[in-house]
Amino acid sequence: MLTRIDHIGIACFDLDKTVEFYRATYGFEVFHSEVNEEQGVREAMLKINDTSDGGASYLQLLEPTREDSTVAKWLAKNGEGVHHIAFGTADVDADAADIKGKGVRVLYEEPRRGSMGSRITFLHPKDCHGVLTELVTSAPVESPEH
Ligand code: MC0
Repeated sequence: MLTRIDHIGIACFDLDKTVEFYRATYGFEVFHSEVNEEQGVREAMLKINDTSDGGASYLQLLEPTREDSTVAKWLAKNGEGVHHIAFGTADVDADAADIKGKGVRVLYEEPRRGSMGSRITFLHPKDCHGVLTELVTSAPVESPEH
């Protein structure tokens, strides 16, 4: 079951400048940043709010790290802007299988590693009315040591 907007992915040419825009204009701070070599992106997660299912919603700012990455291709064609939307689920495997059964192309056979240790997959934008759609199961929150 999809229970929240996990993040909105925004493609940009210059991550540091874009982070500064979101900080100076809206007051959003970077919650987490990382490089995902497999996806070919350097990213910053700006936490917007916690959600009722115990998760959170973020803006994900994405800068390509190589010219053959999906984000670089998309930027060359469209310029900066909203690249994808991601829904949060407790069980990405089950939801991906369910959605695949409805005739939507799921892009990965098995979920891959996403931001902050999450497990992710994507749905083809052409099957989702033009919206590249991601499904995310967050990494389990580590319980404090006793
Ligand atoms: C491509 N298309 C899109 C799109 N990207 N439409 C809406 N939103 C997007 N973001 C459209 C193109 O305009 C084109 O339509 C058609 O899809 C085929 O695109 P293409 O440029 O020829 O490229 P393909 O087919 O090689 O690849 C498209 C595909 C790819 C969606 C399969 O981008 C992909 O695998 N994306 C999933 C991975 C990804 O995007 N990773 C980056 C974020 P026309 O009409 O011109 O034929 S990584 C991330 O977000 C991670 C780190 C995380 O969240 O933790």
